[in-house]
Amino acid sequence: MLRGVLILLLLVIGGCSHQQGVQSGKLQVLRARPGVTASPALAREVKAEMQRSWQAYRKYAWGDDVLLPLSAQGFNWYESSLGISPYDAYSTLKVMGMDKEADEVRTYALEMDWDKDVYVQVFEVNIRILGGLLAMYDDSQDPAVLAKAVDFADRLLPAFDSPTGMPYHSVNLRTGKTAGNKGEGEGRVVNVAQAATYLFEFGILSYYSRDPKYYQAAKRATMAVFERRSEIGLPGENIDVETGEWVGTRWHHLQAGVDSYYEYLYKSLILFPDAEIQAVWQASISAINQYLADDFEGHRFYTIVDMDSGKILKRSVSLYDAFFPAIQALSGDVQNAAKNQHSWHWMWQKHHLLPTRYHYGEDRVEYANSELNPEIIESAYYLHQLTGDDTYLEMVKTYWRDINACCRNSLAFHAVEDVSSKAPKDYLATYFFAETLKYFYLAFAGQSVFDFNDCVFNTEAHNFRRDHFDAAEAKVRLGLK
Ligand code: DMJ
Repeated sequence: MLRGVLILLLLVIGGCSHQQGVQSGKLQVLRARPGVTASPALAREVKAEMQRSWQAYRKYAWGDDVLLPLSAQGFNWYESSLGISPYDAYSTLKVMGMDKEADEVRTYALEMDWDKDVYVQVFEVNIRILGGLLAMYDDSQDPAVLAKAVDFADRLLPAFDSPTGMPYHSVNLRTGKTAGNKGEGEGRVVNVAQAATYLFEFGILSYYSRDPKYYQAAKRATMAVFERRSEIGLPGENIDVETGEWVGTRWHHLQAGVDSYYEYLYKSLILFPDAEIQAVWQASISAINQYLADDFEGHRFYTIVDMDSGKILKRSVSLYDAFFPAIQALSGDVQNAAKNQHSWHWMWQKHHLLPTRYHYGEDRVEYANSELNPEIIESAYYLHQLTGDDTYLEMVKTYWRDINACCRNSLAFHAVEDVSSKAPKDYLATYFFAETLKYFYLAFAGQSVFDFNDCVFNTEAHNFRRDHFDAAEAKVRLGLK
């Protein structure tokens, strides 16, 4: 109790000295406009592509992490397969009414033995496997699925046993030993997203299992990042989970490596009313608007700045950052969301895809590859639902047409090595099933098929029903003050 009061007090005092607006009160969550335009024919087209791509995964890569769509074989992230794609596909199969395929995935998940001698990246498997299992439970309410989620999360928890509470990079699913990527090195240095993208899944798991330990571990990690913010209220990029020191640069941004830290501050609040996290969100969004927002030659991007001075260091963005208009719009800032989304659309039109990194200050591609990422589609979908403005639906149609033109092959879809040449790359990321096809489908399907207001998505687009979570009950089950 005393600790909670002290933290709140510190947040308020810290917020004032950093000249940030720390507000409390009700969280703003916009609701979708009724009667938003649908495109049922395109929704059917997306579903047909899901059916085709999913059959290719089943035929050529079943049980492996990903499908390599050019060489028609499976590929695994680690020596031992985790079979990730089915976890990412389940919620999309359900949304599209592909129940037979979804049931097959559920059986597969229930038969999985997680007692594997393999080091896994805590961040990556949390959003995909734990997120996928929890969405499966949210949908099915099958206690055996919840038991699998608990088993899996319990194997991740040893990673959080660091002096600061931030998780080590990787953990061995059998032994609980921690390390770096693939078991190499100490795994002490993680980026902000790897340190603190757990509130959402761990909160849901605490709610369903009635054990606060998951949410409390996630919250401790999140607070560890926030408490180490600079004088002007910005965290850095990479941090040592043992010393709590920032490592390498003193840069900050909301881009790849940070992105979902901010996303989960806000999204976890939609389900779980935690006053301390709300204060962190308010302080964070205020600092983002003050320092990261950059209006440059008619475009609005959120850029890379010095965490101590707020000075712009580089006018460069990664395609992952296109998640942000969705969060802005949902949290009520439609004006800035629109500016940002139109800027992403401007960038898309240059190559009919987004490159992984673009230097908008010098109008040039930095990293040319592109991997069928969902973020720009996700934000256009949110904006369409929340404003009813069909401009955003037209954007989604453009993305669908362009992705079909560049990246569809005889089996499924593939990434590209270069957005200019469109040279194909033999890889189909797991999130293509979880996110990319889901957001296309939802944008076209219309509200009679899926009501945006009913759900909240994790960062991997696994959808959860908002009315499954009661605020008063959450206080008890998550151990909130
Ligand atoms: C997804 O795996 C998640 O959305 C993650 O948070 C970052 N982006 C990738 C897809 O681009």
